[in-house]
Amino acid sequence: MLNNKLFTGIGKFAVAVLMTALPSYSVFAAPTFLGPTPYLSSSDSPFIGQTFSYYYLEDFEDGILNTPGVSVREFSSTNISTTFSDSVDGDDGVVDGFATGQTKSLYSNFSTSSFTFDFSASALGGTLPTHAGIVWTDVGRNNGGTPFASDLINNTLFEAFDQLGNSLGEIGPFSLGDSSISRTTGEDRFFGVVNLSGISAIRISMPGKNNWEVDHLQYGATPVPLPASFFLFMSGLGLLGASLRRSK
Ligand SMILES: [Ca+2]
Ligand SMILES: [Ca+2]
Ligand SMILES: [Ca+2]
Repeated sequence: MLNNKLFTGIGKFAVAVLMTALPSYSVFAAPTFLGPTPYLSSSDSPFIGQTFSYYYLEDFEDGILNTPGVSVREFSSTNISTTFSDSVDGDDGVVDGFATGQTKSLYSNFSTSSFTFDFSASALGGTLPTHAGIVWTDVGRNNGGTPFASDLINNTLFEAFDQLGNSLGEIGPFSLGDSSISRTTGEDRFFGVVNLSGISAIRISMPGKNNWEVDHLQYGATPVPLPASFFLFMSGLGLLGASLRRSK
């Protein structure tokens, strides 16, 4: 029979050693939500200048969502007339208040009020992003035309999900939009989240709206993130402690 007292002591010691050995990891910290903040080019991203083990920014300029390890859950389209496509300002090469030329965004195409981006750890070297963001770029009237004033009030939400798919929380509603569908960019806003134990998905939504756009999906992972086995180990340690307490 095991010496329960000794074993519990060992468990406590192991936890103490782990916590001491990993002082720089704040994986148990609460998530940090970012935005909405003005965004005219990738240099406006709060993630710029940070060190990542990987980092991707999808600007949709090739007309496809094809950066690694991400998919969009809802139907969506980049097949919008370039006369209206509301890209991030700098994608046309000049930050001048307008998206011009052939620049592209991700468009709701009269069919969805949310975009949910799912991340695949296996397609990202086994590591979910710790940082993720998306840029809101436009809202028009449902089924076409310039928006009503009421379309611009408390219209946008942003939510993120942890490594297990549980919601990390939601921010909003925020009032976004400038009454124009002429590719203006002063209204464009970045939303993001930082969660050091991993982000499985982010979602931006405009409840009741079907004519809106986003651009510059971006995500990365901090270097040397803790592997999934660490969390399994920690939960195993917790179970061991609980079973030892029960057997006392
Ligand atoms: Ca773009
Ligand atoms: Ca421009
Ligand atoms: Ca815009």
